[in-house]
Amino acid sequence: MSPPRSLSHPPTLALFCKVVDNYGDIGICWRLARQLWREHGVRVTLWVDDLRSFRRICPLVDVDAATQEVEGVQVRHWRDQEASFAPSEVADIVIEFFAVDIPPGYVAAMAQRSPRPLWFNLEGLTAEEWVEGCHRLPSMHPRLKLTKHFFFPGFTTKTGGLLHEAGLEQERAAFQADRGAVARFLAGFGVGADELDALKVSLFCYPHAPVAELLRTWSEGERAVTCLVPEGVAPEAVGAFLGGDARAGASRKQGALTLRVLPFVPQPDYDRLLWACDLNFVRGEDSFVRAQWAGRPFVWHIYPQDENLHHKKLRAFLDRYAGGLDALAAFSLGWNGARDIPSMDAAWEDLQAELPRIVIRAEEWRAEMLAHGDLTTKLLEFARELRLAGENPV
Ligand code: TRH
Repeated sequence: MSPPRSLSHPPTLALFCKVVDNYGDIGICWRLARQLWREHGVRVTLWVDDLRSFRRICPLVDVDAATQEVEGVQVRHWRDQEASFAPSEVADIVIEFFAVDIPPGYVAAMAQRSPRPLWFNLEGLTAEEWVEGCHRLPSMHPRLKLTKHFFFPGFTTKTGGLLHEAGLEQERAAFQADRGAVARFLAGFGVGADELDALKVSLFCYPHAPVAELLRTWSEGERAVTCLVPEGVAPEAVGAFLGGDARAGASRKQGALTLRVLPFVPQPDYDRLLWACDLNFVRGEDSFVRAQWAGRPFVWHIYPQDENLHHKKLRAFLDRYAGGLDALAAFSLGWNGARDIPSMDAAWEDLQAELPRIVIRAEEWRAEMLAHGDLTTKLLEFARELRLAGENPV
């Protein structure tokens, strides 16, 4: 397979990813790896420690293979820190995702390689201002002759931008404009034609979100709501509403609410789900960004951190995104426990009334973010600049 090449001599690249306890990290690394190969011809080796989680977002993955090729990307099972490597096995560019510890044997081989590789730490996404000052900063290795550079995704031109594949815009716009395609897609989850005019909501959040209260509000409300929730999300609240196990395929209609449990779908279908819904509840980092590309209103459940650091990050994002959208800001803070929700009914009513204005903001924001350029292209531009400056020349 030979994709279009935007580099005259595409480098090789090793990307190290630890799954931790969710899907976001492999979700992001998989997107990046695929895009590097498809759009820039970069030969990527993706090192990943948990192939089972990887397979949930990409069913092509063989969970027993030590090495395999998936959609043009070489995938290697990262089992431990013990292996040793020859300098010839080291890629031109090495990326550690979220400051993971690359195997010491690999780092030693990086130092011995001639020329030495470019080394990046791809950081987590935050809207805080300090990121602009840290993006692209170098950090010298304490012992070895190696320099690592920080690369921060972000929401401004002075950051590394957001992951966005070429062609995504056209695909999304065509899908959203085609009511038949949306109906067929949703029918695959059991959504009937009679539900298409309901407010369609996807629900992806961490277990501590006040889901039970929201489901009650929806079921007692006047407006028909169809809520689509992937299996495993908020299982207690969803199970209590269903009166049984929250298994894929389960559903219940009570009052104005129809709740349907979906299977955990492959990544491209998750995008379509976001495109098909009128409101998306998303979480972490990757679904949060994909909801922004969907151009539809969304509520973000941020990954919790010690000392409520995540509330600071949430506020930083809302300051950029939700100026003048008071109901969205209040609901988002309440959803994340950063403020009380005295009445879910009132909070929901306010949010619902604001939805038309949020739709306008969502479109505007998407255009602003697209204008900054995409993360993968910016990362390769930075690599090229460093190479021209003679740093760790590739
Ligand atoms: O899984 P997450 O909670 O990931 C988080 C964040 O990345 C966070 O920064 C990290 O530190 C923490 O994990 C450990 O949520 P996120 O980021 O939205 O990733 C979910 C991925 O799963 C995303 O790529 C979309 C994908 N997905 C599917 O492919 N199918 C589905 O049905 C669903 C619900 C999600």
